Amino acid sequence: MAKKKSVGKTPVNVKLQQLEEHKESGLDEFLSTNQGLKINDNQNSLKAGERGATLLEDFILREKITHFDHERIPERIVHARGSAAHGIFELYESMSQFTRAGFLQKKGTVTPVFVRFSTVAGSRGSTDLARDVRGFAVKFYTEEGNYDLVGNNMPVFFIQDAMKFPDLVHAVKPEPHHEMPQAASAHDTFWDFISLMPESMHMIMWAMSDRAIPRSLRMMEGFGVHTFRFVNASNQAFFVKFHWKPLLGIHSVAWDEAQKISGKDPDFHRRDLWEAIEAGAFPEWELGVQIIPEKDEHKFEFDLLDPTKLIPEELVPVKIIGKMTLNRNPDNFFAETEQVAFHPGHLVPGIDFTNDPLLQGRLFSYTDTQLSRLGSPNFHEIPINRPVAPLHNNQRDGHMRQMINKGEVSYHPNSIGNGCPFQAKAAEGGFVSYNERIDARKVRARSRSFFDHFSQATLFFNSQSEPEKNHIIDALRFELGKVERPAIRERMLGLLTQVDRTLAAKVAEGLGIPVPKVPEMPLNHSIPADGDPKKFQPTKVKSSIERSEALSMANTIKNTIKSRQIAFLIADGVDASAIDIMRSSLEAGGARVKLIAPRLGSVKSTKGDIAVDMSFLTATSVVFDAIYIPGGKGSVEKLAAEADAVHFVNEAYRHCKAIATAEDATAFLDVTAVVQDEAVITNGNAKAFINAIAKHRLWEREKGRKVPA
Ligand code: HDE
Repeated sequence: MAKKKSVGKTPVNVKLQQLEEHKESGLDEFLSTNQGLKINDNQNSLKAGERGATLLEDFILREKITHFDHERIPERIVHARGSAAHGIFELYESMSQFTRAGFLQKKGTVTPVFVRFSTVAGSRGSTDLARDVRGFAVKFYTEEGNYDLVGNNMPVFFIQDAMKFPDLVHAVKPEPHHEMPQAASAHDTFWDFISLMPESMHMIMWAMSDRAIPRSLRMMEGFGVHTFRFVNASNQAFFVKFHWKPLLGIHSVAWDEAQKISGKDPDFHRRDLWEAIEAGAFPEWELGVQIIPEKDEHKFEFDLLDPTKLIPEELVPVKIIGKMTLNRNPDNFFAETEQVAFHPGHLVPGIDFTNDPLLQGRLFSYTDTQLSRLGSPNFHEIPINRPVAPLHNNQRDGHMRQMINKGEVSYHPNSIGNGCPFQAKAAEGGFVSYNERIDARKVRARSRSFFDHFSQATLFFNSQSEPEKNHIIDALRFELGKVERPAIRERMLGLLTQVDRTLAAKVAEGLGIPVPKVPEMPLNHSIPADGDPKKFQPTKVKSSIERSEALSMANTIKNTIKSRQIAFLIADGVDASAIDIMRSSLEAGGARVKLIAPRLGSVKSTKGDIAVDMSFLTATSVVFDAIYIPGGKGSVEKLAAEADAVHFVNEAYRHCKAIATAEDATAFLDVTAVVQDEAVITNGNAKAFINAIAKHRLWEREKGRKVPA
């Protein structure tokens, strides 16, 4: 018997489609009410006389204002601030050996995606450059239904059990009595909570590292965090960890810079993503998987189900299986970026969960939050959330239902509707949960295998380069320096001694307090009322590896200047050919150049007038990757007399950026604090400049050289 579709091409749908096509032709763009009534006067409300009272009868005014009154929906409780883009995922090689997921079967399969990046703690209007974890949520519109990989830019999490999530979020959000500080973890409630939660120490190392202040959303990694499961066509299961590796490398800004960007351009990441896509510099990531056969579940010195642990790539290499390219900006922020609804429970056959207790809690949370945020169980009908796979079921009605279900049958089993819609056999693509064996007692408990809270924190710290370690120390000094209660600082130092004695000592020095002398294993305060504290004492396992290359950003790609922003500082008298030569070399490498002068309009060059992109009033060094100062006698002298130009260069120097001057512009540096080093190029050599920009920053410059900018 042929399977009948439960929705068809109704006359209403055909009419709507015709209207849609007509609208797209641009022939009929009259202003109308939401009922399609053309509006004749959109300037004046209906009144009893020219100077009279407004009439309640004015249904056009009331419709417009009512809609406006309801324009805002609740922002996400976490990850409220986000930016998104459309794109594609292309598979490099078949993964059929490990999973039966349709979009991972055939080399070359292309799947549309929508990706939303976010900060976690701040409100929807908060700054992009907050020190924070970044959300990295990918919706794959596969032919078997939507698959959401809802991850972060850090591979571990603060807590091990979903029960603690509301506590964590309450602690980091602005404090409830005065709603301060916005989008910042540097305050008492966050560190109070953390200082009592030893399990958070590994994640704290990541959050205090430069990973928490990315240069660009396009230059950060993504991780599924939890261990998931792949299941192949023979029902054989494998554990899997997901990684997104950016083809531009992983790069960050300096903390001083992040704070300044937050004032000068709080939309910095959103703008960067948008402009890169508009300019055709499409962001790309490769998808990697770490696959562990089921029999190896207990082979590691940590528990695969513990979300505060990663699997070092030295133990299980990351296999690259495909590439994601973001190639289209959303048409409408609200309709797409704001209304997209992700859920770790949006699965396809061949991918399944594990018992990670954090993941298990998430499986409840996301549908629940969509109900409150989007207001209806029909959120899957919002265009950005609709699957491309056909959808047939017996769910009906509810707020704002879009689908017009025909016929009298809305139950199963039925005979009136010929049994439609049918259940699908596994071979027909029906989802079957992995039949993991469970033989257990019902308990509220945590496995002892989750109790090592420090060894991977130490592994992370040890794996960092010297500048990266210093940034972690500075971040902890900053954050704990903003904490007002001395007891919280002291407890934190106690925890830090377990990670690394020198780290703790340096943080203590910055805080002006002694580091605890006897490094006692701190107590875990997150235990049940009847729990014996000794039984919950954290442990530290001896890690089999001491350093892991992949954990340091210093080891990441440094051979491209694609999409980097370069500021050229110019004034009247500038040498036009110096601009042209350097510009064409940089643009050939994919970088983008902006001409900045003391005022807008144009400057007089050796070859006539040149249009200026920005003035020192509207431009700031912190949103650029590197600076070039072309020659030309008048230009260099004028810039040297311009305090804003000098500040621009000093600040870029302080933030360890590449600075180049043409040979005849070197004198400009005499009025700055710049000291010659390998990222200061004074002979206009484009190749050397490109090389220095590609290295991102000369972080070593920070050592001993403090520039007052
Ligand atoms: Fe989420 N998380 N989360 N989370 N999460 C939400 O869902 C939650 C966790 C992540 O761009 C919420 O639609 C719980 C880990 C991202 O729309 C909410 C727990 C990871 C996004 C929620 C976690 C994430 C969210 C808020 C612990 C990395 C933004 C709005 C048990 C693997 C998705 C929403 C987007 C959003 C709950 C922990 C990633 C409330 C209960 C771990 C990227 O449902």
